[in-house]
Order: sequence, then C-alpha cells, then structure tokens
Amino acid sequence: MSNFAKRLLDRGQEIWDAILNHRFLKMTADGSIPDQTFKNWIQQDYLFVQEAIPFIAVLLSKAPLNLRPAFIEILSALDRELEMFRKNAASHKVELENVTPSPTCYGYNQFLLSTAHNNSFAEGFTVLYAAEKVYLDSWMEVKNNLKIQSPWQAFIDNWTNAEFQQFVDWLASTLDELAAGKPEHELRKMEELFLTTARYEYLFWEMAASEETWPV
Ligand code: MP5
Repeated sequence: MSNFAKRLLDRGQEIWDAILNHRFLKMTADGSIPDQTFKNWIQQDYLFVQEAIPFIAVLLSKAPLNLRPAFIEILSALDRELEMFRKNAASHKVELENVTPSPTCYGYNQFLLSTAHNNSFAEGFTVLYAAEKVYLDSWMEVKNNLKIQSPWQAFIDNWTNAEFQQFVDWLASTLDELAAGKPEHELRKMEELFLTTARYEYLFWEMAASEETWPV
C-alpha cells in the first residue's frame, strides 16, 4: 500500500472501526435487516450515485491529461452501476422515481460537489478515494460475515468483486503519486477532507439504518 493512503487510513482508524461495526452492515450480513430498511438504502444510494456523476465530471475537468482516460472510464462505470440499481430495484419492487434525498444524502452530495469545484484536484481525488475505500471495506465486511443466502447479493458483489478491488488499489497508488512532493500544509488539508468524507460515510449507514427523513 502507498504511504500517503496508509497515513490517511491510520488517521481514520477510529471512524473506520465505527463504520465496520455499524448495525446496518451487521444486519445485512446476518439477514436480520428489515426489507424496508434495505430498500430505503437502495433509494438513497441510487440518488447518491446519480449525483456522483457531476462530481466525477468536475474532477475530470481538473484532471491532469494522463488521468483523463481513467476518469472517462469511471463515468461509464457509474452509468453501468445505475443500470444495476434499476435492474435490482425492479426485481425487488423498489420505487426509484420521486424519492426525496434524505438530509444526509443531500448534505454528502453537496459536500462532494463543493469539494470538486472549490478545492484542488488532489483534494477532490482524496475525497473520491475515501468514499470508494469505505464502500470496499464495508461490503467486504458484509461478505466475510455473511450468514445467509442474501436477497441483496448483487449489491454485495458490486463492491467486492476483483475489478472494484483493483480500482480502489489504483486510487490508493495514484493518490500517493499526487501527494508526493506536496508541502505538509497541503497534505493536512487532504487529510482533513479524507476524515470528513469518512464521517459522512458513517452518517450514510446511520441514515439508512434509521430511515432518516426531514423532520419538517
Ligand atoms: C459509494 C456509494 C461508492 N455508492 N455510496 C456511498 C454513500 N458512498 C460510496 O461509490 P460508487 O461510485 O458506487 O463505487
């Protein structure tokens, strides 16, 4: 593993522990998660991934030339992922239209977009790495503790397959290259954004488990 990615993960250890012990993941693994709770996550994550497209597009507009092909590939992977959501939502009778983004989903998407627009490419890339690494580790935790034949297997597979693991490894090594030679104050800013992203990821599982809605 790359040095800077390792430094980030060390700093984020406490948040990671809270994420990997979250009841949403435990209930998904042991089969006790209520259907409605998982369906609520599907609806919110579909909205999240939809809004990830403009986030990636803004990063693409700032990417160094050598990283453009990778970002074009990420965009089409997101489009395929939305199709995976639609297919599985249809087979489980989950409505994907006319869903209101929860406060957490909305806030997290706004944070991503604002970081892509207002911060450096390296800072935006750090946020991308954090979000993808949390998903890899979270779904791996589900996969490794799976006690049942899960109705939600397609989602588990989506973020634990070999291709996705390689993608997250590539993000880590590319992040290390981007961090090389950067002054400490810039690295600290990247670290801060990494931790904020991880905290939003924790909130996203909490939102899903509690089926968060706007109070008024
Ligand atoms: C991802 C996601 C992973 N789908 N949802 C949240 C809340 N965080 C991270 O991103 P992707 O693009 O689906 O791999």
